[in-house]
Amino acid sequence: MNLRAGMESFFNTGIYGITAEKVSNGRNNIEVVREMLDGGIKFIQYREKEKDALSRYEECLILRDMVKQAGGVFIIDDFIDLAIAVNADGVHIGQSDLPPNVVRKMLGNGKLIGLSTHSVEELDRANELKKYIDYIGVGPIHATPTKKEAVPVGFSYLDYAVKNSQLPLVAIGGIKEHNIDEIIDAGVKTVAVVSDIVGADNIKNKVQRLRKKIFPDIF
Ligand code: 3NM
Repeated sequence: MNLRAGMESFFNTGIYGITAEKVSNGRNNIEVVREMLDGGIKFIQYREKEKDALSRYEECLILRDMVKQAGGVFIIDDFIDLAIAVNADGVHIGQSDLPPNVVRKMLGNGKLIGLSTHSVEELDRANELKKYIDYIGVGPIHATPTKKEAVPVGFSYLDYAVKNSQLPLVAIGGIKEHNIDEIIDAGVKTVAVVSDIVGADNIKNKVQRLRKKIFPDIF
């Protein structure tokens, strides 16, 4: 299947879920992703920088099948080799990873590529690269312990991205149930939430409440 052609339907679910076992209150990634899918998330990103390659591979084989069965897309953060090895649906890359045209060549045409941006210049450049990439990450909106080194981009950059992006946007960084409204009000339709979801007592309920904020009529 060429995911790139039908990608809008995955963005329609509003919340982009990302794994982070370190802050998931003792639950493993399999349990966490199960609940995310049960809550209705269709976009799952596997982000685990500290495990070894074999552990990541074995976990991703299971997660890929779970996400596929739920009709979602399974994206891997950073590790292009892992994405190819488990036939994931795509990768998410940052500004210091391999260039998008090279990643596109490695992955082939049917897979998804997301690119993080943090400034007007990076957004403009991402637009120029739009034949290689599928969506643009914008963040961190707020300072966040999940990515301590990242400097918040603020709302003026978010507004610029909403007005000027030629691809779907995913906002990320310090976004939680209590402050997601300001992101939605800025015009963002897909929001990535890490710690507020994986650390929630009841992940499924949390996801449903977050989705309801974006799409008040879905339940
Ligand atoms: N990427 P939380 S911010 C993984 O700005 C990640 O590109 C970011 O975690 C970026 O929802 C971030 O817990 C962490 O704040 C987001």
